[in-house]
Amino acid sequence: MWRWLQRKIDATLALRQRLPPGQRLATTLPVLHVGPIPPFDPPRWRLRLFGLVAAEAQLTYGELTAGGRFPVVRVRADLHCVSAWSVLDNLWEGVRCADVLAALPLAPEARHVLVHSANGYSASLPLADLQRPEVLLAWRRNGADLPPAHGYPLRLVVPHLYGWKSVKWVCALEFLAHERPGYWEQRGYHPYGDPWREQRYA
Ligand SMILES: Nc1nc2c(c(=O)[nH]1)N[C@H]1C(S)=C(S)[C@@H](COP(=O)(O)O)O[C@H]1N2
Ligand SMILES: [Mo]
Repeated sequence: MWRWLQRKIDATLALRQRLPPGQRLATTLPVLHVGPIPPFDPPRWRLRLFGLVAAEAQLTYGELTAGGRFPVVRVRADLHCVSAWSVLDNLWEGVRCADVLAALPLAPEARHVLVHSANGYSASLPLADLQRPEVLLAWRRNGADLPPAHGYPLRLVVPHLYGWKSVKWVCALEFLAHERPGYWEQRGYHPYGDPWREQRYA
């Protein structure tokens, strides 16, 4: 009885340690976005890589996801929304953003990225953050294709920053020398958004 209780308490404490300050646990992943869900036309879809690259590049959906050019990997990660819910242990599947970036002739001045969504949303990140190994361009979660509402055909997954950086329906990465604020950064959210330092608003 006491050992059982102790195990329960330990498990609860372990979970709590994974919650950044001010966050509470959600058990199912909420659907949260501004604007409409954009349509997906597979033959016409491209991921556009532009800005400070020696040559602008475009990847088809097959080039990105079929595993021939970029290994398909899985990352288990928590999602922390700035509106205070966290969903733990999402198993994301996709390609490493770092692998896609490594295939590009990036200009040496490129330091920041504006990640564009097909519905006009965007988020700003330092290039170095997109190069972290746990940052994915993902199309599956927990063993199934993402529903369109969660970002299919392609979403960014940035586990170490608040959820507004995990752009759904990614269509382009724009490489910049200087930070350019995206949708929420223009509206008062913190430029960086580290949930462990509670960087919610600027
Ligand atoms: N295109 C787009 N991506 C977006 C958003 C958005 O409004 N538009 N909202 C972000 C926010 S604030 C969060 S918390 C997550 C939520 O992802 P989910 O809807 O899959 O739970 O998506 C992020 N990606
Ligand atoms: Mo969010």
